[in-house]
Amino acid sequence: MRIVVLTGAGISAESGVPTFRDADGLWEGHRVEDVATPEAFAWQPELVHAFYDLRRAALATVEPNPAHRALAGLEERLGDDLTLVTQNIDDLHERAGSRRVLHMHGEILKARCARCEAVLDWRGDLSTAERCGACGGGLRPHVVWFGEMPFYMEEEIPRALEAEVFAAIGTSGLVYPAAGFAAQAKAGGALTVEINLEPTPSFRIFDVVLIGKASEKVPELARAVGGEVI
Ligand code: BJW
Ligand code: ZN
Repeated sequence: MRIVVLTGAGISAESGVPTFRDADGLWEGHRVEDVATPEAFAWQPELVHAFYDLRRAALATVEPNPAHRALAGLEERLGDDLTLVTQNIDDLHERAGSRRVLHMHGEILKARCARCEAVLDWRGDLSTAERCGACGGGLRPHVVWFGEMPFYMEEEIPRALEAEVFAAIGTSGLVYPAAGFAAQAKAGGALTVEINLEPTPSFRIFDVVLIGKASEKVPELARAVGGEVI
């Protein structure tokens, strides 16, 4: 049985990584829609760098939680039959043991040259003073902003959405194209499952809605689809 799992900020919330749209959803008074754009980076690059520098530094203080670990265990059991697509730019899936993670919105621990597109591992702060070693171009966080094309959209994700089960975990379903994946998988015949603290605006597209904390519901789902009795 092939399974595709889409994770969002909610899966990392219990690890202490803030989500985008819960509580007041603001960073220093800015909405993510205003700071995560190529236009914001062009006009106020240091502000955008500061947003990512803080989040990169905060990652050192958090750990994966049982939801991340359950998905890593599921990968061990299912191998290539599981595709894990995450909208998150943190590395908590990898630190829990997942080996194949499609980071469709990029990775905060990488920087990209805005000129030659070289991708570099990056653990420290970024600033406009940092230059690409290959071409001298400026560096930006290796993430996907509004108006940019997410990664893996040409082949890997469309193929994964042909799975028999689609599960969306801890995502508000407000940001496209990820917000359309459940409908796409369902049109292809998948059973669709949502795990969230509350039903999302698109909950009707899901065949099964599990309301609760990801740290509790994901291990249950992983046991069920991994062939165990729950
Ligand atoms: C728990 C929990 C617990 C909490 N347990 N659950 C109009 C209509 C349709 C589309 C568009 C439109 N206008 C513009 C667009 C396109 C746009 C878009 O969707 N905009 C919407 C806002 C309307 N999309 C794009 O631009 C995308 N690109 C694109 O479409 O390309 C095509 C194209 C390109 C060029 C030309 C033309 C077309 C790109 C989107 C990139 C999004 N980037 C960000 C930032 C990434 C880097 C970073 O992290 O800073 O991605 S924005 C932000 O939102 C981030 C997230 O990955 C993404 C999704 O958020 P997520 O994960 O769902 O988090 P939250 O906070 O929203 O929800 C958390 C959920 O968890 C909640 O539901 C909680 O209840 C739950 N939860 N604790 C379980 N313990
Ligand atoms: Zn370069």
